[in-house]
Amino acid sequence: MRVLVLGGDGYLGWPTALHLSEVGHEVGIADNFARRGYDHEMGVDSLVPIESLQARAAVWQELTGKAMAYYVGNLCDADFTYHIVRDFAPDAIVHFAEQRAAPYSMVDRQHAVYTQTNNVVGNLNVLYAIAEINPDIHLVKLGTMGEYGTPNIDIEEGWLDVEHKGRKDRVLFPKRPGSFYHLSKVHDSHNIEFACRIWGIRATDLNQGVVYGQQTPETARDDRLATRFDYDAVFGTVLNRFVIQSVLGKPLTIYGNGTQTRGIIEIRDTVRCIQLACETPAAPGEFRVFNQITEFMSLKQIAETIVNASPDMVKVEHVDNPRVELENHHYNVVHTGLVGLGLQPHLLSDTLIESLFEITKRYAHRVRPEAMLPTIKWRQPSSVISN
Ligand code: NAD
Ligand code: USQ
Repeated sequence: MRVLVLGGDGYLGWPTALHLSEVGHEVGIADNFARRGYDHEMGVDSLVPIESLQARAAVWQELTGKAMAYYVGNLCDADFTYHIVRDFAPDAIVHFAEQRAAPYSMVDRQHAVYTQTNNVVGNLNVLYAIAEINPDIHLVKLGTMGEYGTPNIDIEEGWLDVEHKGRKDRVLFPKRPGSFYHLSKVHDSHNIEFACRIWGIRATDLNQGVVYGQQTPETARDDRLATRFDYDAVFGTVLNRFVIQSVLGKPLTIYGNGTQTRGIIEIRDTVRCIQLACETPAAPGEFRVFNQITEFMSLKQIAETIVNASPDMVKVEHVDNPRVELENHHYNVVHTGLVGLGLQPHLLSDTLIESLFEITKRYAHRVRPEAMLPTIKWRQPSSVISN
């Protein structure tokens, strides 16, 4: 297949591009390097050094003989988006290319507007490009588990069968997300479902949980193929941050009482899920939704796992929760769709954590410790990112 990976310079897009290339697909990448720009804005950098997109694509070609097309531009520029879809002529488009940090979207009005404009407009341009250029292209879109929020009922895979006043219907699962970023994904999901319904395009919306890990078999082949690894309080995700905090000898920062439960998934499973979704496309007109997690656990349980796995003495600290989120809530998620396609999950209890400790130790000197403290508060917007 020909697969165009939007956001292919990012944490997940890059290893996914390599994996799809490894298993035999023709891969193209598009990115505007916005993510590298946020680093400059915040004065941080990936813990693990990363090469430029052009350099790492050249390394991949040198090692495997496989070339990857790459396009530098912004999906919000419709001419660019139409150009890449026409030029690369993909069978599938994997869409990772959005601003993806909840805290970044909650800094102030400007960051909220940027996040929703970037994400919603970019996605709309992709939908129109598919519909006008080749409606047979399968869109594989990264959504997020946080779209659902924490409802007091079990979370189904995208759809809910309801009976109301004696009548039955199948409706999109109700969404109550917890940040302007997560809301942007809800808006995307609605736009995609609408496009499937009115234009008959095919799409898979992957409601992915919090990803952890840094290496895949492909990125591990050469240091120059490494993907980014974020530790700061804005882009660093919880499990990765806990590992880094433990290596630095800092307490693991649980926000609030730690009974919040989240779906999680290891990076090797992310790339495999995308492969499975691409190779088993949705039907024309189908809006297919999978909950892309392999297990779910509370933040306390995640912290305990890291404490137990850490070779060093590690403490846990409960800090005032900077977010507005339920801490005591029901959480039970259906996540059988991807397993049904053949996913064999790696669980947190597998061996990966040790390798994460090693990677983190190697680059610990690159951490700016003050950037690890949460400064963005949901209830008090501020005009600067002050870390
Ligand atoms: P990332 O920020 O590392 O990668 C996103 C890439 O998209 C970046 O390289 C960025 O430069 C690019 N991009 C952003 N806006 C763009 C635009 N308008 N035009 C072109 N390129 C643009 O993020 P990630 O962690 O790799 O996440 C990828 C996707 O997966 C996101 O959509 C995110 O919401 C979703 N997701 C991530 C996680 C996670 O834990 N990392 C979990 C669930 C879902
Ligand atoms: N948290 C802590 N301590 C920390 C960091 C976070 O307790 O040091 C808590 C947060 O309060 C939250 C949970 O951990 O309850 C998850 O936070 P996170 O920053 O790891 O993840 P989140 O903001 O939800 O966003 C991340 C990705 C996003 C993706 C989402 C998947 O940045 O792109 O969409 O995970 S999900 O959470 O399933 O929506």
